[in-house]
Amino acid sequence: MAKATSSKVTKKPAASSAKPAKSPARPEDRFAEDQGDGGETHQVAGDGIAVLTTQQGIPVADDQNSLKQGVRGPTLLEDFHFREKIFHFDHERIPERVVHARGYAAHGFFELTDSLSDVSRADIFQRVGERTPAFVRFSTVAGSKGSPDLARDVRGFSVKMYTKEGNWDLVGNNIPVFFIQDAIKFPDLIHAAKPAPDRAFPQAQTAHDNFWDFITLTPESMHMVMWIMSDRTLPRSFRTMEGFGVHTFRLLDDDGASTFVKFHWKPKAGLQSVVWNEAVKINGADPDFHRRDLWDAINAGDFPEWELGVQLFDEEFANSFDFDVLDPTKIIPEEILPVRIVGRLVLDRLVDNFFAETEQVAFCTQNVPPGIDFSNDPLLQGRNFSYLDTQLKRLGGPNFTHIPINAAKSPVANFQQDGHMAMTNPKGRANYEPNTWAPELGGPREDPVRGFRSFAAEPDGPKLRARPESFADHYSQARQFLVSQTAIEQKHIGDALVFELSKVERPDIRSRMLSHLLNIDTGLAQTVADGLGMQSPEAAKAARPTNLELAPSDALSIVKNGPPNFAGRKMGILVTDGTDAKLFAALTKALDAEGAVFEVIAPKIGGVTLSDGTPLPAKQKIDGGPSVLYDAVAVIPSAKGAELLAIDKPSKDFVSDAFAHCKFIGLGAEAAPLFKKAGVYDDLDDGCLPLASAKDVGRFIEACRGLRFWPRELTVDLDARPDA
Ligand code: HDE
Repeated sequence: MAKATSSKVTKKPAASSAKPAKSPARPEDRFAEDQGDGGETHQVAGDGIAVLTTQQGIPVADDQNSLKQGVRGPTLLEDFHFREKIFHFDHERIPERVVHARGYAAHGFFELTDSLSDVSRADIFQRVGERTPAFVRFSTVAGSKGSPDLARDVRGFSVKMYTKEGNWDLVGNNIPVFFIQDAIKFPDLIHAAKPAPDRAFPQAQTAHDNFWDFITLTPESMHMVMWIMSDRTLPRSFRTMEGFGVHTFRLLDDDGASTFVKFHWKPKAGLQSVVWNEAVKINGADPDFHRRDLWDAINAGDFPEWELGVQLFDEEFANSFDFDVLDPTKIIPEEILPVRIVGRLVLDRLVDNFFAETEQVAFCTQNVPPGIDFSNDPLLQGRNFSYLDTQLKRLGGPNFTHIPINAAKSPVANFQQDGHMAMTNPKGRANYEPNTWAPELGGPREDPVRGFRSFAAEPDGPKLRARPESFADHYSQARQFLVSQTAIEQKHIGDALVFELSKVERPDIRSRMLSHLLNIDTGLAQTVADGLGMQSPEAAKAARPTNLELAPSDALSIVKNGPPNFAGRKMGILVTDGTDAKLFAALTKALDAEGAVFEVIAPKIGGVTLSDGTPLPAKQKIDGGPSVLYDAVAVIPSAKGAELLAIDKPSKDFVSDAFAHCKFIGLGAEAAPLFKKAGVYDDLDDGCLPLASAKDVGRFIEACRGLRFWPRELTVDLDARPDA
């Protein structure tokens, strides 16, 4: 493949103007490079800037006007530049992914920290310290390409690792279980979740009749429903999400012996989500909140990082475990089977071009190198069929593996040929095997030793359409998830169910959900029934009674797995003319030391003049920088500034939202008038800390490490009051 590196144009001495160092590799540049003549190309203007050309390399003289007969006359068919330009534009789109259409990606590497050579012959798991290039795409599931980032939705967590023995795609989610047990139900699930076919709404959300109709008729989804109603579906950042392979896979050693494995990605930044009311507002204030966060973090050199963990087990464990390890609606709690950390994934490079890389990347669950293999999980088996199929539709032909982002970085050699857009074409005489041509003409040969071999499973039984009995318990782990949460997280699950079901128009669907909740937890069922203002129905008929005794697992809670500090988090600092310069300097210095970032929000984007006369530019005008964009806020206006902000609705919202979303708030000495007008002054609590002078900064930052002051939520939410 062309290396997409330097071209003739960029080898010229850099122009003195601020031109990008790299120009995109164009076919014509590569041609010039391929000639290896080291000579002049005509496609460079005198000042070193590339000459605009057609796709055929014809230099263009005028890109502002189409060719006309007379200055006010008709456009001429002969204008090949105009025709090619419009033709190409008309074909810019490829079909968006049928699910996971909205996504964002970055490059990085996987580094092995603990060898798995005892259980797997996969090359990537052999040598500690070795790095394997990786590309990771995060996504939402239900929304279209242009949908907002903070939709309540599962997040995709797809990792392509370019190993020395071919690509390994671990196409996971940020939730370790799934809605359904058999791939044959996937089209129904997705149809029900996506906009209804007649009205084409709602977009990117499940708060509607079709979704809950399907869900309540599909009891196997109940465990997943608990996860999606939790704050897991409102991540603060891609950087603060876990990832899971979901299915049970196999690792195979040199002798073909199998060890079962479940894969986990654990974020170094700790887990963190936002609250629902905040998510709703972020979607308006910055629909690209997650994209921007990843972009900013990598640009700032604060590289997102995850640990790769594995849960390894054998047939004996699988047979003794309470649930079937082939059932993708179940987890194996970490307390029962610990997660062993074997590597780290670091994202350290943004894409050069969104379309070429993020849009065209084609993940396929069936891409596994020798030493990794599939289990019989019926969902995984179905996915292995689906992903290749979908790439053909989306990328338009069988040669999508020739696109650089999809191409293996290890050698590729086979007798597949031709097709649309074939880029890497075999040389030599033979295009079949076996053949008797000499090695240099005869092409590659299979390798029975190094080649991929499947686990030698011996399936038995009749051909049938059925679910195993061992998949029949749909409620016990749903309950286990619920009881593993802190009280505030349990409240959020109740709130989310009430919200979603309140958007469902048909009372019978709402009632059917209540009947399932009764099998999960009677307290939760009652809370939701009260929230809806409905009577509790009879409990749903359960194939298996709920096991009430499963031990809670701390690993399932976000709040119990938060970060140790405020690093990587963002403070919003609201200032005005006359803000205390010493306080501002101390605050920003402390944030720096913590590894956190901040943005200055001011009445005007031009900024303010601090108390010592220093000008301070703003990052946001207050109208465009609401507090929902920040993890904590410091409100440090001057006395006069506070009086002015107290008139301003966006400033009052800044304060009252930060309060309502349980954020830690630093209160400048003169900020009171704004807090009074925002209606929160009388309710200030221990999560609101004084920031009167530089000496208060330490305590404030220390408090911010807690991320949220959750006790406040019980005072700001009507649903939290027993008398409501
Ligand atoms: Fe996917 N899924 N899926 N899925 N999925 C796709 O492939 C499919 C499932 C997941 O960033 C599609 O390239 C079936 C589970 C992610 O590009 C498609 C079934 C999990 C992504 C497809 C499932 C996932 C996809 C659409 C049921 C979590 C985004 C575009 C058996 C473990 C990949 C594409 C990216 C994408 C099919 C279920 C995760 C149509 C049939 C379970 C993260 O092939």
